[in-house]
Amino acid sequence: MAIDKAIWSKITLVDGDITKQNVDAIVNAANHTLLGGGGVDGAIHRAAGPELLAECRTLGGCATGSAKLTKGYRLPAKYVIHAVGPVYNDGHHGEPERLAGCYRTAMDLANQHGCTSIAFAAISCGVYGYPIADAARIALTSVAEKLAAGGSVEEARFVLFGQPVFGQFQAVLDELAGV
Ligand code: AR6
Repeated sequence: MAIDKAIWSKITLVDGDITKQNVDAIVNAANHTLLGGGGVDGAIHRAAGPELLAECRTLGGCATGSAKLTKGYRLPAKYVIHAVGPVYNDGHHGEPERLAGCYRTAMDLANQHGCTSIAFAAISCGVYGYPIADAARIALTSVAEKLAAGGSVEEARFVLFGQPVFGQFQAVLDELAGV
């Protein structure tokens, strides 16, 4: 599906810390237990406080390629959407579909909760080992398609931790948006 230029302008990239983002929902790169971990998951749980883990315990985990929503507690964001990305093997074991599923489900949940702004971490781009440029293409395309389909979300921000990941997302976004 061809994405209109106006849609790409709703996507922004920042080099920063997702726990500091003043948006309606932030999207965590969680694991299937939803009981916390390292990386961005650990940072979000530390910033949100112990009430977040208490709510996560009630959710019964989450399938890879999907996501579940909680409140944001002590975070500036009202909600945390916990997405479970795939561990990268070779790209031929359902990883692209599962990674896209994370972003699509997160956008659906944000729209269902009336969010106007959402910030994503680079799901699977850390210890799960997804090649960054491939992950960026899937992430940006999946979110753009959901923005094009309509809903409450008007701003989708990708919060990329450090210049190497930021730079690769920027290059892919420029290519997709025809900049
Ligand atoms: N803000 C934004 N991005 C961050 C932050 C932050 N504060 N901290 C790290 N990142 P990872 P995964 C970036 O490993 O690959 C956890 O233990 C990081 O540099 O957190 O999906 C979970 O519990 C990288 O670019 O997530 C799972 O077990 C990106 O966030 C497992 O890791 C994702 O890296 C999930 O692995």
